[in-house]
Amino acid sequence: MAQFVEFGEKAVKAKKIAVLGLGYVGLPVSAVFASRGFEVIGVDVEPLIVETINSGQVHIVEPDLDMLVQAAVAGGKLRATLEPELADVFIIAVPTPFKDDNEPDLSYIETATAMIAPLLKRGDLVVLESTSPVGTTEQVCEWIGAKRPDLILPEPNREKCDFHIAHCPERVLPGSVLRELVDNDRIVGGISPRCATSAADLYRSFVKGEIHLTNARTAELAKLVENAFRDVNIGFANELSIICEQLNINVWETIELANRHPRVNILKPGPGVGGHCIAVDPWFIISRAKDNAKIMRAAREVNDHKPTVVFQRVKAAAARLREPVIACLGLTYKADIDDMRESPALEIVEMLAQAEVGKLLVVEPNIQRLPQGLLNLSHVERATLGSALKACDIVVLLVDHRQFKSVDRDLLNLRIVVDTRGLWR
Ligand code: SAJ
Repeated sequence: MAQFVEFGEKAVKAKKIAVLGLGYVGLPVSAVFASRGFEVIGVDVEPLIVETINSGQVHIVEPDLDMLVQAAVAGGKLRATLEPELADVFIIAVPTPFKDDNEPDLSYIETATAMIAPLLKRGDLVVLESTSPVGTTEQVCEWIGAKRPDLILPEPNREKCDFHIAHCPERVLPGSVLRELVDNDRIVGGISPRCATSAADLYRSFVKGEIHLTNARTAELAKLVENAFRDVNIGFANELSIICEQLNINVWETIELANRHPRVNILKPGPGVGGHCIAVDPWFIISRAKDNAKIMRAAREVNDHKPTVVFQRVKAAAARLREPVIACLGLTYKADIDDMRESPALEIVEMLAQAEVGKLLVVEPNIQRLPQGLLNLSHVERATLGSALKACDIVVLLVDHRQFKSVDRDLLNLRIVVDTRGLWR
């Protein structure tokens, strides 16, 4: 018969944490735990990432992360490996993308679970940090159960079990990850109340915000709802921008005026919604509640359509010129980062390149070289801000990077300007 292990203090005293996935969330989480004195092993399937981290460097751009990782590696508290090893806590922080049909792809979580299942011992804690559709934490539990029939699984009303499992979704904003990891409130959802307490004890080692306990399914939905709420509100702003253009009204002025109302706060329209979170997570709700998630679906469709609206606007302006030169400012999904995942700016530039509407001068100060889809095209060139602005007929502002704020307004006045972010209004 299984020996039951007492939890509670156990998690706090845990010495060794294995973090699976060393990306935008896993690496900062590993470094922060290491900085609090835990022994952390970071596991990633990509040999180059493992090598980079073990040499004390980082593979992602995020303020202060390089210094924290360097100190953790030099101090012997953080080490990267390709395979997990025995630990007291396993944190899963792998991606949860969606497939072509907008259904969530849980294969990374499944692989990570299969890697840790053979290593689990009584008293361990498993935390799912990856943003996940409702029911995923329970699914992880089932996957472990199938591989480890010798372990007693946690259940909602079962007091005693051999290991704990909880969902503790990340909520950090790219660009402010280290500050938000520490300062933000956290939601911890356990398979059972004791699972939640175990995970909360662990996160208290560095979280200054409040930690709110709930069950795993509610924690999963709360995280998804945060991003769906933003998506719906950005969708409203994007729809408004399209309506304003049709009615020939300045959308920025309209929003500024409407926001003077004490209970109105319209977000900013833009070229569309990018990033690996807001543009993705609402689908996890829609896929589980197809007939009922009507507003969320509509917002996704409006936001996904916005790049095409911008493309058509630029195409129409270019069609009025002979051999037009178009400066495209920005490729990333938002300002002052190097991340191009789901980027509407990149999508627009790729559409313009494909349609061959003119010569494209692409300005992106945060990346080393143009992405694959824009390389080796005779009508697409990388340019500096100054040279692109001088040479172009049309300026398309796609990302509000700080470098773009103070451009020469006299020069802009001589160009056709498509300012998708309202940076120069
Ligand atoms: N955007 C607009 N108009 C706005 C605000 C944003 O068009 O008024 C666009 C941005 O340009 C960008 C996209 O939306 O393309 C998303 O940008 P963001 O800065 O709002 O959010 P993310 O994706 O970088 O990070 C979000 C955050 N979630 C929320 O603000 C609810 C962050 O707190 C989450 O941790 C993160 O998603 C995540 O991992 O889920």
